[in-house]
Amino acid sequence: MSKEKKARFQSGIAAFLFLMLVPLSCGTQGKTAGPAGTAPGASAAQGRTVELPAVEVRSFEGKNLSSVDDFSENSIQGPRKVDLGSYRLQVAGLVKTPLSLRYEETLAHPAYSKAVTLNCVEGWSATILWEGIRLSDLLAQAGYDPSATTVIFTAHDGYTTSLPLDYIVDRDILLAAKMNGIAMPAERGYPFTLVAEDKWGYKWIKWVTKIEVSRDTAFRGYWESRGYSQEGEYGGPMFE
Ligand SMILES: Nc1nc2c(c(=O)[nH]1)N[C@H]1C(S)=C(S)[C@@H](COP(=O)(O)O)O[C@H]1N2
Ligand SMILES: [Mo]
Repeated sequence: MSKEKKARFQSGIAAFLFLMLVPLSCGTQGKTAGPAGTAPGASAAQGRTVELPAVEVRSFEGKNLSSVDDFSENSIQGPRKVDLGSYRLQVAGLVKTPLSLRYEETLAHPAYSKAVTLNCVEGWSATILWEGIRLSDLLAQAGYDPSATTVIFTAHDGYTTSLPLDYIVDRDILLAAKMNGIAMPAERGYPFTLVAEDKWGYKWIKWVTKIEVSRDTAFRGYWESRGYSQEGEYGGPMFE
């Protein structure tokens, strides 16, 4: 065999062995990725973090949870992808200190979780373990005027809705960043969705960008201004 041929033959063997190894190591990693999220083979990474696919929590306190995929996507402008680099959450209106917070700054508040069902007026529902911060903590940070009556929300897609201030404070309403223990998917409202428990789905504003403390009880959000109930109580009337 000529020197040149031999070199080509050897590199051929090396490439073959390499190709044999790649699927083998992938297969091993897949097998060790148990539902508990532990990887017995993790030491092979020698100090590096081995990232495993995120696993959704599907039961909570004996109750089955829906999947983050069990939603019927029907947002007014279709699903949005919010870029965290330019994302700011505004807290404005009747507050001492208006806020403009980055994603991480918003999450500086204590984390809370609860399993709550979203019911869309179209007839489907989804029960999810929502995790995020209490809206009242965010409003307290801004120093909201307790004589205000209404909180008006705006989203990245231009969607709007509003809810009574008392409801938000008294019911520990959450601004969620996680669903079933995994990062909120883009189409579900990443980075933040309002968990408007006991309200129809159209009050659960996704991709929240602005929270305005107000006394404007006449404000009507996107669906509310098209005839849907301003109160939006689940089980109550859908229309006014
Ligand atoms: N920003 C924004 N939030 C929104 C909507 C929307 O169009 N835009 N749709 C609402 C409706 S009608 C429902 S039922 C819930 C869940 O919608 P999804 O299934 O599309 O996630 O999100 C609500 N929040
Ligand atoms: Mo809905």
